[in-house]
Amino acid sequence: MSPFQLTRTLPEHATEAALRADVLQGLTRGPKTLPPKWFYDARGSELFDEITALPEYYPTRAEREILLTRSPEIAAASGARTLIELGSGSSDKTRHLLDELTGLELYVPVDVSESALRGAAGALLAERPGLRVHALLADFTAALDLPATPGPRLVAFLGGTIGNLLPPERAVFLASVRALLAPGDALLLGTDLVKDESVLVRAYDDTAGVTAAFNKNVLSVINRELGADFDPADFGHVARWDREEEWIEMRLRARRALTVKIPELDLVVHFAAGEEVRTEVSAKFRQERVRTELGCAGMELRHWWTDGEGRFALSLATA
Ligand code: AVJ
Repeated sequence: MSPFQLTRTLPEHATEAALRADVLQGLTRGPKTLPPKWFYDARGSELFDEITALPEYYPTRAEREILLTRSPEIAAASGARTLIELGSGSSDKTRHLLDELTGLELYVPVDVSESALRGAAGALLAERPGLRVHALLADFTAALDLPATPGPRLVAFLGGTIGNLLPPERAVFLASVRALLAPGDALLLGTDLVKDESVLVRAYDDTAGVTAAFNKNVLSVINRELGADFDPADFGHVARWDREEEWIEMRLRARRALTVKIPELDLVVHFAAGEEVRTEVSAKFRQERVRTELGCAGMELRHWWTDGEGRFALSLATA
């Protein structure tokens, strides 16, 4: 039996249909919004990788530091035979964890990018003979249909990506994760933490302009996929800290009044000068909120690890 298997739970054209629906909904009512998942075509994924290396963007390094120092404890606490990783991408940081999970038999990366899944699996299998990889091409925010896997299971959701979900979406998502857990299984959750506003804003508005390019990339995606005629130069990059909600918002701000055609949707969209489109929410957490939201979803926070500077946290929760 091949140690690699890929299951496609995304219907063909599902992505296209979802993009059309999101753009139609997001740009035809005010205030305008676009969901952050459309940043990540090949170019956007490259730009995100560049972001993770920026001096201002601390979350990736902070989380890596925690994984490097705490993976033995995480492995001991979970004793996992199956590691399920939601939004696995390149599976880069996961390596530290895989190195310590000595009893691991099966790795289940879940991602919407087939190339990322194949690339990550190829690299891992070369290093870990005996490991099986069952990749799932799936949207982890949709209902997850997991293959039967040996327990105990560790479900990992790293990078702070949970912060991209709005509170009601997080509640639904955490409940669906809870439904995956049998007794003895655990969730490993990465969350960026509330901190000084200037540090947060700089992380989302770097001096090299990489985050601005990443933000505007969503317009290029809509141009290519839906035939639109956005000129990214017509929009400015905005990163703002919302102190009530405790989240960073990224927005695109029209530099002048303009009209954009989106032929595939039979749509013409007007922007007033200065009008903003919200393209991302990146929520920042405190331990109490993480504990409460896990609790509401039927999970209990068992461990809380942060980096040396207290910027980012990994939580281990059980059902
Ligand atoms: C991949 C969702 C964790 O919110 O910090 C980086 C995406 N946006 N810079 C984040 C992102 C702008 C990132 N996540």
